[in-house]
Amino acid sequence: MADERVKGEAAEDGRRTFVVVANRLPVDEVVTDTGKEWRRSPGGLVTALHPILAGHRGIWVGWAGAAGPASAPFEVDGIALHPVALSESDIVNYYEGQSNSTIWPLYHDAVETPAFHRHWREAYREVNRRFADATDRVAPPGSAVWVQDYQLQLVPAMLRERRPDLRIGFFLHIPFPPIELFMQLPGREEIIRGLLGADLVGFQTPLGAQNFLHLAHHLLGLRRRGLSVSVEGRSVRAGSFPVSIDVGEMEALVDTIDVRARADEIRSELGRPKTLILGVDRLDYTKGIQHRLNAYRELLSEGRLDTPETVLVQVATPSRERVEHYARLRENVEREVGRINGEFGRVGAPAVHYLHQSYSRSELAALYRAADVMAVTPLRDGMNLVAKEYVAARTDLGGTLVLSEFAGAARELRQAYMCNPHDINSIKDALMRAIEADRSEAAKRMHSMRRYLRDHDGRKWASDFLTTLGAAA
Ligand code: ADQ
Repeated sequence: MADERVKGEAAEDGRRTFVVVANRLPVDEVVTDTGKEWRRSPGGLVTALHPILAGHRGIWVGWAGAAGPASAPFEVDGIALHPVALSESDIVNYYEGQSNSTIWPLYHDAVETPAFHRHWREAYREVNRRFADATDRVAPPGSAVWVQDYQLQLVPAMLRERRPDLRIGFFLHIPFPPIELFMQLPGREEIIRGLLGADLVGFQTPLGAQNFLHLAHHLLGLRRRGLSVSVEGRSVRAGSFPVSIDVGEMEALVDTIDVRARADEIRSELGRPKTLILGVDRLDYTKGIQHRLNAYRELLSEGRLDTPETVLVQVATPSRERVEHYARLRENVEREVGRINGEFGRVGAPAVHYLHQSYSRSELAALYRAADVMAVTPLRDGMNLVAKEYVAARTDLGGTLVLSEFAGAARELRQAYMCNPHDINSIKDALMRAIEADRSEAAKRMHSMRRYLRDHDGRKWASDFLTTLGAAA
């Protein structure tokens, strides 16, 4: 019933011409004095897309985040939200299984061994079908639909079959692997065919686009012309669209009196160290947290760094805790933190402050502003927004960025102190170069990264993609 009503409404409301389809809806349910309410979530994707969605009175199709039947459609900040239901078994098989235990590790260079199960694949297909059906019901005729990320790679083809009138874009937020790795994936052709349902398939880097085009040729024999392949008389284009952040929002935040005061307070609470090294990551095995800790421990034990004049603050946001790889990672990281503190800490002055918590934007901004060295050392990362947030936060041109060559961001933030995170010596050297950097040299580097970032923010990302798709941005 509800769906019929909405289909009618959407079709009548000609102003709604843009649909985003993502695993999660861009809202969180929060408990207030007067009951529960939905609030726009602070994520980067939401921020980058919000102006376009609000301008077009857009539609967002996604899961609301809890198991069980979907609630009726609702509206937040002018965006029409259409929940898709996931059962507990869908969460186990489609989300934790196929998405996060098969595709996620495989696409990140198999830094953890991917698991392959036929019932996970079946659940993935079934949930993708559900998203395609939900989108079919709400997308106005001729509208542009932008499908997001690795959980929904089959949706473009499923949607095209149902709705040839739509302009369909797809963007992958994580790396797209080289052919040797991708070929391990059971159902590999189905994924490529799924993506080819789009008019435009976007990746974080040119290499991702190349890998995809290469696979379309290798698996399906499709001939490419430049960055396009022709599929059943249609042209499908691939391209690189590096995702970014709301630079202005971060700059405004760090320049508030509260955030500045908090940054100073953080340094004071830490005992005013000479060098504050900061790590901020989802607790994920792709982020290289263990490698970073190992490098730090070796620098301390070799006496190249000393406590308490050096302190590492590692924020590790809880993530995917029911997935086995993640539970094991947490144990390993916490053991290593304990070991470093046991060896190098003092009463009231640990060598590592480990925080397994989520923070508000302003607390993160204060941490960025307080840090001398931001250590971003993923083994593989589609982009890494933390690196960009740090650069945006340094309106004072202070601080240095240590960045993994294996993060998409390394193609853009070229003046960072680069490292190969698989090589502990390389992390150690990059940390030392960043710590010992001459102030004016470091400020020059920060200045040029900031200039780049201001010209390449999240709005530009979204508008470049949508313009290439041929949808108004
Ligand atoms: P993620 O793997 O989640 O994203 P990342 O790009 O670093 O990684 O974004 C993390 C976001 O979470 C940042 O905005 C950060 O501020 C926030 N965050 C981290 N720790 C937090 C904490 N403790 N409290 C609150 N917020 C915290 C995926 C891909 C990336 C890609 C993005 C966007 O894996 O490679 O950059 O999508 O495309």
